Parts: sequence; C-alpha cells; structure tokens
Amino acid sequence: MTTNQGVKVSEDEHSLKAGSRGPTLMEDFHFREKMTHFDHERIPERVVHARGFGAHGFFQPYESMAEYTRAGFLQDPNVKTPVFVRFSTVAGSKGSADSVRDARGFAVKFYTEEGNYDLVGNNIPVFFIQDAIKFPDLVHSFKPEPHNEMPQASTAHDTFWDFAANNQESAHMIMWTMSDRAVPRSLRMMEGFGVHTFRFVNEQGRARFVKFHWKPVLGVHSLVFEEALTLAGKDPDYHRKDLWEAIERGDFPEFELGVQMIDEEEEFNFDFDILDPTKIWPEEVVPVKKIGKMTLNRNQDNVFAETEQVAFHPGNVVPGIDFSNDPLLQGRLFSYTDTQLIRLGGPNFHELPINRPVCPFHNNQYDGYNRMTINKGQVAYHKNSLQNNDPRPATEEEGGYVHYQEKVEGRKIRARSDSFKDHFSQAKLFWNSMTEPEKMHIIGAFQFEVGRVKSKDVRQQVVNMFSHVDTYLAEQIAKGVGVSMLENAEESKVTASSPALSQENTAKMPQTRKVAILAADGVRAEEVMEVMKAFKTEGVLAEIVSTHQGMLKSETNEQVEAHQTFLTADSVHYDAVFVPGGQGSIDQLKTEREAIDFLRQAHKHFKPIGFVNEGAELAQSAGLNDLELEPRKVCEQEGVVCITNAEELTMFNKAFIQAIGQHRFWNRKV
Ligand code: HDE
Repeated sequence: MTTNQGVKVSEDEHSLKAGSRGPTLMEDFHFREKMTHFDHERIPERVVHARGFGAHGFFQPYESMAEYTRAGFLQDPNVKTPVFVRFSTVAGSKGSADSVRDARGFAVKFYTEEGNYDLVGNNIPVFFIQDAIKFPDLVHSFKPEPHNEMPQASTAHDTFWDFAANNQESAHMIMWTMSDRAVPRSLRMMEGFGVHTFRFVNEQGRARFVKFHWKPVLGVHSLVFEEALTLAGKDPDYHRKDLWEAIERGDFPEFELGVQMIDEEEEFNFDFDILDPTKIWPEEVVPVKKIGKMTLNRNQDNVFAETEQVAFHPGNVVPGIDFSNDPLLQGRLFSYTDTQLIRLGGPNFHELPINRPVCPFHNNQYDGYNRMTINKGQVAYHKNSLQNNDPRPATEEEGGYVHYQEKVEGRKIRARSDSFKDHFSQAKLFWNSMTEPEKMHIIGAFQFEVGRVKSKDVRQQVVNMFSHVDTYLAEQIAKGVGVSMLENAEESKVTASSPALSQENTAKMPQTRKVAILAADGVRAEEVMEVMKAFKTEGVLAEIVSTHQGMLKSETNEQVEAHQTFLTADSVHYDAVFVPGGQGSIDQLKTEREAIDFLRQAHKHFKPIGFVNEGAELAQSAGLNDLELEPRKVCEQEGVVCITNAEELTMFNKAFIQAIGQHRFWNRKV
C-alpha cells in the first residue's frame, strides 16, 4: 500500500497522535490524503437514468451492410466490435429499486475502428414528447415533487399525470409505460429501440431513413406488477443481480440488432410522420431486418469507473450513420455533452478509460480540468506550417465524416408540423394489439397510478384524455379512480393491430429460468435428483428452499442440500415452483406458513408449478383449487403439472420444462 504520491504506507489503522491518548496531528499526510479523497468520492448522479448497470461484450454483423451504409463496423461478418452497455431506470435516483414501473434505458457504446458510435436507446420505441424543449418540464413532472420530494422512482403522483393530461402527445408512450413492458422480468429479456429516425448513408452517398431495434434472443418477458412492487423491497438489486449472475455463469445475454429502413422517396407515404418520435413504424408495415448480434460476455470490474463514468451521446456517430430532423433528437444532440460537463467535471471525460475510443484520436483541443494527455510540441492550431499542417482533416475517402447534404429551407418559426398532431391513433393501435390479459394489466396499472393522484380534477382530466383512445379503457380507469366517464367521448377509430407489439408472440424458452424446489426432511431424493438433472440439461436453474439451510435428510436417509430458507428467499425470486414427494417433507411443509404463502404467491403470479406424488397435497393445504372446479382439481389448471406415479417422471420433466418456457399462465383463475 502506498499514498497517492507513491510513498509506502507503514500503518493504516491509527492516525498519527501525540501519545496514544493524545490529539491527532495535522502533519499526518496519510490520514489527510485518505480522508480528503473519501470526502470527494461522489459525483452528481445523472439527472435522469441515475440508476444503471453495465456490461461489456461485442457486436458482430450477420452480413455486409455495404448496400445501405458505409459504417465500418457493419461491413464484415468476421469483425467483432467491442461494446459497453448501460441499462438503467429513468425516474429513480441512484439508490432506488430496479424493478419499479418505468421505461428502461438501453445505451450501447460501440468502440469501432472509425471512432465511438453510441446507440442511446430505451426499451420503449416512442417517447412522451415531440420537442426537446419540453424535456425539462416532463422530467420535473415525473421526478419527486419539489416541495416534499415524494414519491421516489414512480410516476404515480399528481404532477406526472397533470403533465400527461396537459401534454397529450404523451398518450402513446403512456400506453407502453402502463403495460407489462415497464416491468421487465430481466434486462436480458427486453427489447431496445433507438426511438428516433436516423439515416444510413452508403458509399455512393445514397441515404435511407432507419430505425434501430434490439431483439433479445430470450424473448420479451415481464413481471406481474405486484411482484415488481414486492421485489422493490425484498431485492432492490433484482435486475443487476440477474444480469451479473448470468454473465458470471456463462449464460451470455444476446440481442439481435434489427433495422427498419424507408427510402427517402417514401418519406410521405405513411399515415404518420416518420420524424415524429411518438410514432412507431409498425413492423408489419416496415419489416425489421436483423443485421447482427450483440453478446454481453464480461462483467465490469468497477461500477464507478465504468457504469458511473461512461458518457453516452446520441451525437457520437460514425461515417455511414447520420441524423434526421426529429426535433427531439436534435435537442438531445445538445444536451448530452452539456450534462457530462457538470457530471464529470470538465471537457476531458473522453479520456476516461471507459469513454476512450480504441482508434487513435488527435486534434487541437488542449488543456482543461483533468487533462490526461500530455500534448507535445509548439503547435495547437489549424492550419499551420510549423508542423506541416498536422493534425489535418481527412478526406471522405480517408474516412473523414461528411454530413449528409440534406436540403433544408424554411422560415424561423416556433411551431410543430400539423403532421405531428395525431396523438391517439397509435395509442389505440397499441391497445388493439394487446391480448386480454395484457389489457387487464394496463387497466390495473392505470387504476394504481391515477388512483394515487390526489387531485380529483387531474384524475378526471386523465380519463377524458384516454377516452380519445378507447372507451372501455377510459371507463375502467374512471371506475377505478372514482371519477365520471366523459359524455359523448369520441374514441379513436383505428381498428388495426400490430401483432409484433404483444408479448404473447415473443420467443419462449426455459433457458436461464429459475425454479424453487420446496422440500423438508423426508423428501424423496430420487425425484429431486432426476428433475434437477433434466433442468440442468435444458439450462434451467434450481434452488432447494426449505425451513433451514444445509443438509436435509431424505426419505431414504440420503443427504439433500437446501440452498435457501423461507426467510432468505421468496417466491418472487423464482420463475416456477416444484414440489417433490416424500410424505415426511410434505407433512412438515403443510405446517409451515411461509411454505404455504410461497406456493400461494407463485400460483397467484401465474407461474408454472409442478407437483410429484404427495407434493400435490401441499396445493390442497394452500387452497389452490379453482373455486369453479371441483376441489382437488388443481392439477387441471393452466401451467400446473402433476404426476402421481414416479414412473412418469420423464413425462413430467418434459411437460414442466415446457411450462417453464411459457413464462406465465395468464388465463389461470386466481
Ligand atoms: Fe436522454 N438524457 N434525453 N433520452 N437518455 C440522458 O444524459 C435527454 C431521451 C437516454 O446510461 C442524460 O448522460 C433529452 C430519449 C438514456 O448513461 C441527459 C431528451 C431516449 C440515457 C439526457 C432525452 C433517451 C439518457 C442524463 C429529450 C431514448 C442514459 C445523463 C430531447 C431514445 C445514458 C446523461 C446512460 C440520459 C437528455 C430523451 C435515452 C440529461 C434532452 C428519447 C438511455 O443528457
């Protein structure tokens, strides 16, 4: 151990004193340095997206995209480009919980040979507002209210909904934030979107409009809202832990990069304005072409140095990728450098290891706080003769970035195009695309959030606003929050739907899902072992949860290790529950209230449940019978797999693992 000046430290537990009971001495340089550094350990948290978590990986294209873009990292399927990803919640402060209802940030830095390219997206493809000038208002409305700093990490309060009802361009994004998309099961199981329209430009200078998508290989899956609320208290680190552990295990999260492209000539062929960030391009109208895959294969070494100090900027582009006139994007191009200046304390944050390009960089920008480069020589200007005009700009052929020469003309005006004024059609398209259970979740979320608004007038305004989307939805909100339905409300006439928007149509697989095995002394070890073996083959994770940790004695006196107890684990930590047989085990579990609650909760959250032999008796004790079915019919419910004969275990394994892959059984009556 040394001081920061490199002097070896001989003692690190006692400050220097005049006698062992005497006063501390000012000359203790080691104490002063250690304490001063500690006093300055914090930097301002991000004004939005404060709570985040990152990981390293690489991106590899599937094929050359030369036809569409000259971007170097998209030319050769053999080239792997290193990436750093930071996932985040938006509203909460740095110490808030992971599982709250919110959009998620999905920011990717590609360290390409032509410079850093940042795709700074969200897990929702549209935004609340259309013009960047409204961003401070939006953020002030959803952050804790200024007079009492409540509530934390939540939009369930007066100012957010007041903003929403008085800025109705937010309607479409609110449909998404009230949907299951805002409570992801895992950061590994959500989509990412660039949101804005960008441009691809090829070698010949031909441009196309483009939107970016990230598609998780594991599919898009969500928590039940009640589960998310419980997790916020029981395990505020739920998402970061899930990501960290998956990477440590070698279950590397994968996301396919997709693009939607529209030719410049087709700009006006749609019933929405392609520059409007509150609109999607429905995938059924403009298909998503998958162009490559990102694999996250390395955890960060130090969260402060990497997740905290990483500085993203949607304006960090490389040749072949350019901007559009989306007024939200244009404003973002200003905001991100500006915010890093205050957050990272000066203009040299690009020199921090996590932000530094992998290619060489040199120019005449010198000095400033925390400069790390020692620039050499006499010359710091362009053009010059003393240094042979070095550094000099590169030509386009040499890879110099040349902005796309879009023709622009117009009057200076503070206004919005009429083509941005339809706020409800795509909100309705989203609603139409949901399955019944998804619609019920949206209604529940509205009733919860708007129900927490104290102002009855604001609650009424919200109902009035959403009656322009869908009458049934607005009626249900009105009913839940105690206000009246708008008379003669005119709901949107849109009848189309976009199947790609429903999570029911996503990829479903059991890999990396986590199962709780409920057991106690007297459990039938062969059943546990055989089912665990089948889990392992399919990449399903399992933990035995019992009344105590350590060894359980099986029915035949074998030892089975319990990993968790009903105190250390909760059903919300798992995707499914398995109850093996063994009369002794079941008899004991029946008397444990926590075991009964565990099972009840998993059932109520629509999770797959498997019972083998006597295991099903626990279902009786937990009262899991569907009231409309006869008693003892728990095994006929959706997502419940039972066998009463050990010989059928192979069949059980197959059916149960398939049920785990289905994620949830929303149609189960609970
Ligand atoms: Fe951001 N946003 N944003 N944003 N944003 C920031 O930059 C801003 C918007 C997004 O993990 C800030 O470094 C404005 C849309 C992510 O480090 C700030 C507007 C989308 C992150 C900022 C938007 C995003 C940020 C705060 C409206 C999805 C976290 C800290 C014009 C496409 C990046 C920082 C990370 C962070 C400004 C809207 C995504 C203040 C002005 C739309 C993922 O600069």
